[in-house]
Amino acid sequence: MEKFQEYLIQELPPTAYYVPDFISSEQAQYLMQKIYDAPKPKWTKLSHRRLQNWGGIPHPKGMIQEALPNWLEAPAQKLSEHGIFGSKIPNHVLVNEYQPGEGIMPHEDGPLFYPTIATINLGSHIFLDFYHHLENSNDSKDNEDGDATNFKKRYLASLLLEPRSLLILKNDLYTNYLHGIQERTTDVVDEKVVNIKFCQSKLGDVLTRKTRISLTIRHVPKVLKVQLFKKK
Ligand SMILES: O=C(O)CCC(=O)C(=O)O
Repeated sequence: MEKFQEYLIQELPPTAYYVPDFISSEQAQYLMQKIYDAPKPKWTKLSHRRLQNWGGIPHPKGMIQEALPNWLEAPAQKLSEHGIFGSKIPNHVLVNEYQPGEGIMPHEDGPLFYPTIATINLGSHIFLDFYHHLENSNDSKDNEDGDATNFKKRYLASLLLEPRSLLILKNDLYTNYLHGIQERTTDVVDEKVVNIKFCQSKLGDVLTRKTRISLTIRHVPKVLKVQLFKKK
């Protein structure tokens, strides 16, 4: 992790690192090509994004593990060499694709994962927004499912994720805060964007979203012994 110390985001609760230009344009293109080469049934269409699950489906009883394909194992390996997952090796990758206007509700990633997320960003920029958890149980009854006004009150700050960057989230920020992506087609870079010094964009820029892909790389500790598919 030492390598990333200069990219620590001091303005957020511990711990977030934002690493610009983590991969080259060629590597980004290669990953995009592999993602779009995947057979159609590999995509799961949700109402506001679509996704590919690699490595298995995380489950409280344990994930039935599938070997990651080589094109995903290489970046996963690179990340674990940096010590991002402690001594753990990432075994799960979620690919999310967002069209302009799409996003993901504020949420936490929960206990099925080792509490560190590494995200490689491809295609378009996006804003990842952070929110406080609900402070009291009265609120939680009616609003944990996403009342917009309530989230406005709980909003903390945003990170601008530019293409080819790496984001690492862990510790308090993973466990005690929510993250989400608002459904917009443009984003205005304002003072709530706390990683701007690492970005190409400047304060006041208005950015138009294009198709964005994220590779969310994680470690699922609980896996079942059976292995469904051998690596090709
Ligand atoms: O696309 C992203 O960067 C966020 C994805 C995310 O929050 C998730 O998969 O849980």
